[in-house]
Amino acid sequence: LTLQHELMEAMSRRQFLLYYQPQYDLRSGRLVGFEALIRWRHPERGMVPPSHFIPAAEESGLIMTLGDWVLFEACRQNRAWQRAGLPSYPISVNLSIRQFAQPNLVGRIAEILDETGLAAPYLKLEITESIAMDVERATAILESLSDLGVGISVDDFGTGYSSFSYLKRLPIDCLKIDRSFVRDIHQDPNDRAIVAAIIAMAHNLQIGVIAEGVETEEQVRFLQQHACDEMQGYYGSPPLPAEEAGTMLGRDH
Ligand code: G
Ligand code: G
Ligand code: MN
Ligand code: NA
Repeated sequence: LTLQHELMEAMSRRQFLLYYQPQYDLRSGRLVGFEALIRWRHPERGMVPPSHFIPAAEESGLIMTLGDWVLFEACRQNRAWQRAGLPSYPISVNLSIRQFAQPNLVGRIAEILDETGLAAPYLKLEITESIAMDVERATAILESLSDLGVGISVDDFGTGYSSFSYLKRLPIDCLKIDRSFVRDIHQDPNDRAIVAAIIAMAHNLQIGVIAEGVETEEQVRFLQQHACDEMQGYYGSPPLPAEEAGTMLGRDH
């Protein structure tokens, strides 16, 4: 069985699920949102991480179906929490470059919001720098999404062939500082300089900034000193199954 065939079977057998990683405000320490992260619950291999199957899904085009399911499921879950009377926060969903190139992405997202009853500001899309750098192609799509009211974040910021010109031309709400810069903050002055510069640049452009992969108190302190807005990482919480994320929302008031 090829991986692609297995992935198609996994779809029809409903073996995919979403985990939700909490995101926190660095000033107040309060919960501010979640990132939806796909998992494959394999009957023999257990929980398979996305790095083991997203590339194959992208290559085969199956990412279109899978990505559509992720978008729908994240919006449905977020709306279900709202309907249960829990506090509401935006949910971030990763978009692959192929999904971004699909002909009616904006229409489909509007449809998903409509079908699930989720208001647009409760959805954020995470795009890669490679999507953002193709400014000519990205502008119309991102502007339509932004007009809808959906948030736009740039994921893994600083790891692509960073051109900064797209930052002034595209409606970007948030930069996610890649965890490779955060990891060695305590020992590498270059990483400290890069992180401080990303935060300052984002703020001067009126763009929010979240640090990924935050694991230690020391990293938190550095980020707070440099007025980074939010953080995500094991220091706060690992990605959680929906039920545990719901429990966390229930404690949050
Ligand atoms: O979830 P980690 O726990 O392993 O995620 C690893 C990588 O997989 C991250 O870079 C993340 O952006 C990507 N990823 C997770 N979920 C999705 C998804 O639903 N769609 C896409 N395109 N990428 C995802
Ligand atoms: O979309 P993205 O590549 O940013 O997805 C987040 C990835 O980072 C997921 O694989 C998630 O499991 C992982 N992750 C989340 N928090 C941490 C952390 O504190 N440290 C490390 N090393 N990885 C993390
Ligand atoms: Mn992401
Ligand atoms: Na990332």
